[in-house]
Amino acid sequence: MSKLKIAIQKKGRLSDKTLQLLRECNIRYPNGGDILRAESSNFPIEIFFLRDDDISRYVAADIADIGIVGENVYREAKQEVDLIEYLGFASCRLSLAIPKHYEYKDLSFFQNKRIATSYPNILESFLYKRGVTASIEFISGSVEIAPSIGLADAVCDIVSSGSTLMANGLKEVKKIMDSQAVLIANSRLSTTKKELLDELLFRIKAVLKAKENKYILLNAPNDKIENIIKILPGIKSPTILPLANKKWSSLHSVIQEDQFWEIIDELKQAGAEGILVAPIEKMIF
Ligand code: PRT
Ligand code: ZN
Repeated sequence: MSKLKIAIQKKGRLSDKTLQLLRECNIRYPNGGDILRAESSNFPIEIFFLRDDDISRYVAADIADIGIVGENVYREAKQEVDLIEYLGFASCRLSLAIPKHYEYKDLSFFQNKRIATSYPNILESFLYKRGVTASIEFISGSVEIAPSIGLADAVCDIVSSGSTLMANGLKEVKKIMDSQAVLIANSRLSTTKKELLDELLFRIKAVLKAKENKYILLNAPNDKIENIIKILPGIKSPTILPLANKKWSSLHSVIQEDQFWEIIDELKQAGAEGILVAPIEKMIF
Protein backbone atom coordinates (compact mmCIF):
# COMPACT_ATOMS: atom_id res chain seq x y z
CA MET A 1 0.00 0.00 0.00
CA SER A 2 1.16 3.52 -0.80
CA LYS A 3 2.48 5.54 2.13
CA LEU A 4 2.74 9.29 2.59
CA LYS A 5 6.33 10.31 3.35
CA ILE A 6 6.69 13.25 5.72
CA ALA A 7 9.99 15.06 6.40
CA ILE A 8 10.26 16.71 9.80
CA GLN A 9 13.05 18.30 11.82
CA LYS A 10 15.12 15.75 13.72
CA LYS A 11 16.19 17.97 16.59
CA GLY A 12 15.54 21.64 17.21
CA ARG A 13 12.87 24.23 17.85
CA LEU A 14 10.32 22.53 15.59
CA SER A 15 10.74 18.89 16.54
CA ASP A 16 8.81 18.57 19.83
CA LYS A 17 5.76 20.49 18.61
CA THR A 18 5.78 18.62 15.29
CA LEU A 19 5.76 15.24 17.00
CA GLN A 20 3.10 16.47 19.42
CA LEU A 21 0.92 17.52 16.46
CA LEU A 22 1.31 14.07 14.88
CA ARG A 23 0.35 12.42 18.17
CA GLU A 24 -2.69 14.70 18.51
CA CYS A 25 -3.67 13.56 15.00
CA ASN A 26 -3.55 10.01 16.47
CA ILE A 27 -0.56 9.02 14.36
CA ARG A 28 1.48 6.52 16.34
CA TYR A 29 5.14 5.94 15.56
CA PRO A 30 8.04 4.18 17.29
CA ASN A 31 10.02 6.73 19.28
CA GLY A 32 13.59 5.61 19.65
CA GLY A 33 16.37 8.11 20.38
CA ASP A 34 18.42 8.27 17.20
CA ILE A 35 16.18 6.91 14.48
CA LEU A 36 16.18 8.75 11.16
CA ARG A 37 13.16 6.98 9.72
CA ALA A 38 9.97 5.60 11.28
CA GLU A 39 6.75 4.03 10.04
CA SER A 40 3.47 4.70 11.77
CA SER A 41 1.66 1.63 13.06
CA ASN A 42 -1.85 3.07 12.55
CA PHE A 43 -1.65 5.50 9.57
CA PRO A 44 -0.01 4.93 6.16
CA ILE A 45 2.78 7.41 6.79
CA GLU A 46 6.56 7.18 6.94
CA ILE A 47 8.47 9.82 8.88
CA PHE A 48 11.96 11.07 7.89
CA PHE A 49 13.91 12.97 10.55
CA LEU A 50 16.13 15.60 8.87
CA ARG A 51 17.87 18.99 9.27
CA ASP A 52 15.21 21.64 8.66
CA ASP A 53 17.31 23.24 5.87
CA ASP A 54 17.00 20.07 3.74
CA ILE A 55 13.25 19.54 4.08
CA SER A 56 11.99 21.81 1.25
CA ARG A 57 14.55 20.40 -1.18
CA TYR A 58 13.65 16.80 -0.36
CA VAL A 59 9.95 17.53 -0.81
CA ALA A 60 10.62 19.24 -4.17
CA ALA A 61 12.78 16.29 -5.28
CA ASP A 62 10.05 13.65 -4.54
CA ILE A 63 12.13 12.10 -1.73
CA ALA A 64 9.45 13.15 0.73
CA ASP A 65 5.83 14.01 -0.20
CA ILE A 66 5.20 16.56 2.52
CA GLY A 67 7.16 18.33 5.24
CA ILE A 68 6.96 20.61 8.24
CA VAL A 69 9.34 23.60 8.37
CA GLY A 70 9.49 27.21 9.49
CA GLU A 71 8.01 29.52 6.84
CA ASN A 72 11.33 31.42 6.89
CA VAL A 73 13.23 28.29 5.86
CA TYR A 74 10.59 27.39 3.25
CA ARG A 75 10.75 30.87 1.64
CA GLU A 76 14.55 30.94 1.74
CA ALA A 77 14.80 27.54 0.01
CA LYS A 78 12.91 28.87 -3.06
CA GLN A 79 11.85 25.37 -4.06
CA GLU A 80 8.73 24.59 -6.06
CA VAL A 81 6.63 23.17 -3.25
CA ASP A 82 3.16 24.17 -2.09
CA LEU A 83 2.42 25.79 1.25
CA ILE A 84 -0.60 23.81 2.48
CA GLU A 85 -1.34 25.01 6.03
CA TYR A 86 -0.07 27.35 8.75
CA LEU A 87 0.43 25.32 11.92
CA GLY A 88 0.50 28.00 14.62
CA PHE A 89 3.71 27.06 16.46
CA ALA A 90 7.39 28.19 16.35
CA SER A 91 6.24 31.76 15.81
CA CYS A 92 9.02 34.28 15.22
CA ARG A 93 9.98 37.04 12.82
CA LEU A 94 12.87 37.75 10.47
CA SER A 95 14.19 41.25 11.13
CA LEU A 96 16.97 43.66 10.37
CA ALA A 97 18.97 44.80 13.39
CA ILE A 98 21.81 47.26 13.89
CA PRO A 99 24.22 48.20 16.72
CA LYS A 100 22.11 49.97 19.30
CA HIS A 101 24.09 53.23 19.38
CA TYR A 102 23.45 53.89 15.65
CA GLU A 103 20.70 56.29 14.73
CA TYR A 104 18.11 54.82 12.38
CA LYS A 105 15.57 56.67 10.25
CA ASP A 106 14.65 54.37 7.39
CA LEU A 107 15.91 51.63 5.09
CA SER A 108 18.39 53.98 3.42
CA PHE A 109 20.54 53.22 6.48
CA PHE A 110 21.42 49.92 4.80
CA GLN A 111 22.60 51.45 1.51
CA ASN A 112 26.12 50.11 0.77
CA LYS A 113 26.29 48.46 4.20
CA ARG A 114 27.33 44.85 4.94
CA ILE A 115 24.51 42.73 6.37
CA ALA A 116 25.19 39.30 7.88
CA THR A 117 22.41 36.70 7.52
CA SER A 118 21.50 33.04 7.06
CA TYR A 119 18.63 34.21 4.80
CA PRO A 120 20.38 35.75 1.76
CA ASN A 121 17.54 35.05 -0.71
CA ILE A 122 14.77 36.59 1.41
CA LEU A 123 16.99 39.56 2.29
CA GLU A 124 18.12 40.14 -1.28
CA SER A 125 14.58 40.23 -2.65
CA PHE A 126 13.38 42.44 0.25
CA LEU A 127 16.14 45.01 -0.39
CA TYR A 128 15.83 44.83 -4.18
CA LYS A 129 12.09 45.61 -4.06
CA ARG A 130 12.87 48.68 -1.96
CA GLY A 131 15.75 49.93 -4.09
CA VAL A 132 18.46 49.34 -1.47
CA THR A 133 21.86 48.00 -2.51
CA ALA A 134 23.81 46.27 0.25
CA SER A 135 26.45 43.61 0.53
CA ILE A 136 24.99 40.39 1.93
CA GLU A 137 27.37 38.28 4.01
CA PHE A 138 26.13 34.71 4.36
CA ILE A 139 26.72 33.12 7.78
CA SER A 140 25.08 29.84 8.72
CA GLY A 141 24.79 30.49 12.49
CA SER A 142 25.59 32.88 15.37
CA VAL A 143 24.71 35.78 13.07
CA GLU A 144 24.27 38.27 15.92
CA ILE A 145 27.96 38.26 16.67
CA ALA A 146 28.90 39.59 13.18
CA PRO A 147 28.86 43.37 13.91
CA SER A 148 30.92 43.09 17.10
CA ILE A 149 33.70 41.14 15.34
CA GLY A 150 33.77 43.54 12.40
CA LEU A 151 32.25 41.15 9.88
CA ALA A 152 29.18 43.25 9.13
CA ASP A 153 27.45 46.55 9.92
CA ALA A 154 24.06 44.97 10.55
CA VAL A 155 22.29 41.61 10.75
CA CYS A 156 19.15 40.04 9.37
CA ASP A 157 18.07 37.23 11.67
CA ILE A 158 15.24 35.42 13.41
CA VAL A 159 13.90 37.23 16.48
CA SER A 160 11.56 35.79 19.05
CA SER A 161 11.82 37.48 22.46
CA GLY A 162 14.53 39.92 21.28
CA SER A 163 16.89 38.99 24.13
CA THR A 164 19.63 37.60 21.85
CA LEU A 165 19.78 40.89 19.95
CA MET A 166 19.91 42.83 23.19
CA ALA A 167 22.64 40.60 24.63
CA ASN A 168 24.72 41.37 21.54
CA GLY A 169 24.23 45.13 21.68
CA LEU A 170 21.84 45.21 18.71
CA LYS A 171 18.40 46.76 18.17
CA GLU A 172 15.66 45.56 15.82
CA VAL A 173 14.81 48.27 13.28
CA LYS A 174 12.75 46.62 10.53
CA LYS A 175 10.68 43.44 10.36
CA ILE A 176 11.00 41.59 7.05
CA MET A 177 8.49 38.79 7.66
CA ASP A 178 6.54 36.94 10.31
CA SER A 179 7.06 33.21 10.43
CA GLN A 180 5.58 30.08 11.96
CA ALA A 181 5.71 26.35 11.23
CA VAL A 182 4.03 25.40 7.96
CA LEU A 183 2.99 22.18 6.25
CA ILE A 184 4.42 21.98 2.73
CA ALA A 185 3.74 19.46 -0.04
CA ASN A 186 5.15 18.31 -3.35
CA SER A 187 3.02 19.86 -6.08
CA ARG A 188 2.83 16.66 -8.17
CA LEU A 189 1.37 14.19 -5.65
CA SER A 190 -0.45 11.13 -7.03
CA THR A 191 -4.20 10.83 -6.40
CA THR A 192 -3.61 8.24 -3.67
CA LYS A 193 -1.06 10.44 -1.90
CA LYS A 194 -3.35 13.43 -2.23
CA GLU A 195 -6.13 11.46 -0.54
CA LEU A 196 -3.78 10.57 2.31
CA LEU A 197 -2.70 14.20 2.61
CA ASP A 198 -6.36 15.27 2.72
CA GLU A 199 -7.02 12.82 5.53
CA LEU A 200 -4.03 14.06 7.50
CA LEU A 201 -5.01 17.67 6.83
CA PHE A 202 -8.55 17.01 8.06
CA ARG A 203 -7.09 15.79 11.36
CA ILE A 204 -4.60 18.67 11.59
CA LYS A 205 -7.36 21.23 11.06
CA ALA A 206 -9.52 19.60 13.74
CA VAL A 207 -6.61 19.78 16.20
CA LEU A 208 -5.77 23.42 15.32
CA LYS A 209 -9.41 24.50 15.53
CA ALA A 210 -9.74 22.87 18.94
CA LYS A 211 -6.65 24.72 20.23
CA GLU A 212 -8.25 28.07 19.32
CA ASN A 213 -11.39 27.29 21.30
CA LYS A 214 -12.52 26.44 24.82
CA TYR A 215 -15.57 24.60 26.06
CA ILE A 216 -17.49 26.72 28.56
CA LEU A 217 -20.11 25.58 31.08
CA LEU A 218 -22.01 27.85 33.43
CA ASN A 219 -25.10 27.97 35.62
CA ALA A 220 -27.60 30.82 35.57
CA PRO A 221 -31.14 31.63 36.75
CA ASN A 222 -33.62 30.93 33.92
CA ASP A 223 -34.67 34.58 33.63
CA LYS A 224 -31.06 35.61 32.89
CA ILE A 225 -30.37 32.96 30.26
CA GLU A 226 -31.58 35.05 27.33
CA ASN A 227 -29.14 37.87 28.14
CA ILE A 228 -26.27 35.47 28.70
CA ILE A 229 -26.83 33.82 25.32
CA LYS A 230 -26.40 37.20 23.66
CA ILE A 231 -22.90 37.47 25.16
CA LEU A 232 -21.84 33.95 24.12
CA PRO A 233 -20.66 33.61 20.51
CA GLY A 234 -21.49 29.89 20.29
CA ILE A 235 -20.92 27.62 17.29
CA LYS A 236 -24.63 27.61 16.47
CA SER A 237 -26.59 28.13 19.63
CA PRO A 238 -25.63 27.07 23.14
CA THR A 239 -26.96 23.91 24.77
CA ILE A 240 -29.26 24.59 27.75
CA LEU A 241 -29.89 21.84 30.31
CA PRO A 242 -32.24 22.02 33.31
CA LEU A 243 -30.70 21.80 36.80
CA ALA A 244 -32.21 20.08 39.87
CA ASN A 245 -33.20 23.55 41.09
CA LYS A 246 -36.04 24.27 38.62
CA LYS A 247 -35.30 28.00 38.53
CA TRP A 248 -31.76 27.43 37.22
CA SER A 249 -30.22 26.01 34.03
CA SER A 250 -26.80 24.93 32.89
CA LEU A 251 -25.53 26.42 29.66
CA HIS A 252 -22.78 24.86 27.48
CA SER A 253 -21.00 26.53 24.58
CA VAL A 254 -17.67 27.01 22.78
CA ILE A 255 -15.74 30.27 22.82
CA GLN A 256 -12.49 31.40 21.26
CA GLU A 257 -9.53 31.41 23.59
CA ASP A 258 -8.76 35.09 22.90
CA GLN A 259 -12.34 36.21 23.67
CA PHE A 260 -12.29 34.36 26.95
CA TRP A 261 -11.31 37.06 29.48
CA GLU A 262 -13.55 39.78 28.00
CA ILE A 263 -16.52 37.45 28.01
CA ILE A 264 -15.96 36.07 31.51
CA ASP A 265 -16.48 39.50 33.08
CA GLU A 266 -19.58 40.19 31.03
CA LEU A 267 -20.99 36.79 31.88
CA LYS A 268 -20.53 37.31 35.62
CA GLN A 269 -22.21 40.70 35.42
CA ALA A 270 -25.10 39.10 33.54
CA GLY A 271 -25.66 36.61 36.41
CA ALA A 272 -23.62 33.57 35.39
CA GLU A 273 -22.22 31.43 38.23
CA GLY A 274 -20.02 28.34 38.52
CA ILE A 275 -18.25 29.09 35.25
CA LEU A 276 -16.05 26.23 34.03
CA VAL A 277 -13.73 26.48 31.05
CA ALA A 278 -12.22 23.30 29.62
CA PRO A 279 -9.84 22.50 26.74
CA ILE A 280 -11.21 20.80 23.64
CA GLU A 281 -9.30 17.93 22.07
CA LYS A 282 -10.74 17.92 18.53
CA MET A 283 -13.29 20.06 16.69
CA ILE A 284 -14.95 18.66 13.57
CA PHE A 285 -17.32 20.58 11.31
O1 PRT B 1 19.56 21.56 13.08
P1 PRT B 1 18.58 22.23 12.18
O2 PRT B 1 19.21 22.84 10.96
O3 PRT B 1 17.43 21.32 11.86
O4 PRT B 1 17.90 23.41 13.04
P2 PRT B 1 18.29 24.95 13.12
O5 PRT B 1 19.29 25.13 14.20
O6 PRT B 1 18.58 25.50 11.77
O7 PRT B 1 16.89 25.60 13.51
P3 PRT B 1 16.18 25.79 14.95
O8 PRT B 1 15.82 24.46 15.51
O9 PRT B 1 16.97 26.72 15.81
O10 PRT B 1 14.87 26.59 14.49
C1 PRT B 1 13.93 26.00 13.65
C2 PRT B 1 12.87 27.03 13.29
O11 PRT B 1 12.25 27.52 14.48
C3 PRT B 1 13.39 28.29 12.63
O12 PRT B 1 13.62 28.13 11.25
C4 PRT B 1 12.25 29.27 12.90
O13 PRT B 1 11.22 29.07 11.95
C5 PRT B 1 11.71 28.81 14.26
N1 PRT B 1 12.10 29.69 15.38
C6 PRT B 1 11.22 30.19 16.31
C7 PRT B 1 13.32 30.13 15.71
C8 PRT B 1 13.20 30.93 16.85
N2 PRT B 1 11.88 30.94 17.21
C9 PRT B 1 14.38 31.53 17.42
N3 PRT B 1 14.25 32.24 18.44
N4 PRT B 1 14.54 29.92 15.14
C10 PRT B 1 15.63 30.48 15.68
N5 PRT B 1 15.60 31.27 16.79
C11 PRT B 1 16.93 31.80 17.24
C12 PRT B 1 17.42 32.98 16.39
O14 PRT B 1 18.17 32.51 15.28
C13 PRT B 1 18.26 33.78 17.37
O15 PRT B 1 19.57 33.26 17.45
O16 PRT B 1 16.86 32.29 18.56
C14 PRT B 1 17.56 33.53 18.67
C15 PRT B 1 16.59 34.65 18.91
O17 PRT B 1 15.70 34.35 19.94
P4 PRT B 1 15.27 35.50 20.99
O18 PRT B 1 14.15 34.88 21.77
O19 PRT B 1 16.47 35.79 21.81
O20 PRT B 1 14.81 36.69 20.18
ZN1 ZN C 1 18.68 24.60 10.06
